[in-house]
Amino acid sequence: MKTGQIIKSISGVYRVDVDGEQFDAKPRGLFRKKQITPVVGDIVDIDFETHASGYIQHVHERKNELKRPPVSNIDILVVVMSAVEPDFSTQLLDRFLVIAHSYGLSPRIVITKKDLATDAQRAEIERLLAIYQHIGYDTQFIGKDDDVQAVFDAWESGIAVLSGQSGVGKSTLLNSYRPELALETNSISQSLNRGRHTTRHVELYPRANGYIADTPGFSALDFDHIEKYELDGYFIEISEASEYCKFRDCSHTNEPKCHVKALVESGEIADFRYQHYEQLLQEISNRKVRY
Ligand SMILES: Nc1nc2c(ncn2[C@@H]2O[C@H](COP(=O)(O)OP(=O)(O)O)[C@@H](O)[C@H]2O)c(=O)[nH]1
Ligand SMILES: [Mg+2]
Ligand SMILES: [Zn+2]
Repeated sequence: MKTGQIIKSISGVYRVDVDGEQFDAKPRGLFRKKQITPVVGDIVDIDFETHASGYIQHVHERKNELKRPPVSNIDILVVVMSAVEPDFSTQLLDRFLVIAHSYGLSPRIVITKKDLATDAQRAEIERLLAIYQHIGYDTQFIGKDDDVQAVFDAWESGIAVLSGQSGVGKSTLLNSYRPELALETNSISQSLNRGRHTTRHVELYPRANGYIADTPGFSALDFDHIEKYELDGYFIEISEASEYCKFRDCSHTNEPKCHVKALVESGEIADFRYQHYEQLLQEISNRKVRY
């Protein structure tokens, strides 16, 4: 019996990394009855039939899990956005951050295509990133020839997942981190024409102290699991300020003596962050009740 981590799956066969050695394993028949499908990122126990291949006997409890595509036990969620093509948007960034927090993941921000941005665009993005840094986020702004090695290896141990819209440069980042991967990258026109992401399966690649995966992770529209009352908890600075609101269940919209609104007025909380909070709150409130 050996214990390792699933690093990829190819049509029902799982590649398991056991202390740097790789083995192929299949799930036991029992799993299908219990409807347990092992996913990339799972810690599993395997029994061996032959030297090289075995059966997955047990899937250890997952500390977290993303559904599309499935990947578990994520430690670092990297929100990747481009400066241009497509244009950087704090609205989209905030959506990704909220979803990451809602899954209990600690997000990092990486902005790509610095080399394609004009001086004015760079200055504006740097101004905005300073706001996110002040909130407490780790941010990086990089271009084609910048060193991603140092960036990726500085993150703490565990599984890091690159997440973000198609075309922002996730595969390009991984290729510059590990040129031998030679992952497929797509031009903007191609990705728009296809309208779909080319990365369909998840694979964990070795990183200093862990792994990194190239995956869309989740869509920026995935808000179905988030309740109205918990939304403020996913905006770090709003959450901190909310402790000083008069009402414990303050929604920071119309209530008197709302500390969040006071800080928005004094400029300590960025206006655009508050607007994105309000927009999302509205969207969640308008959501139809599903059964
Ligand atoms: N100039 C420049 N182009 C980039 C950069 N990052 C990605 N690209 C280009 O953007 C396009 C989409 O990149 P890709 O890695 O496929 O994005 P993905 O869909 O997020 O994996 C490709 O044509 C890349 O060559 C960058 O930092 N600078
Ligand atoms: Mg890609
Ligand atoms: Zn309030």
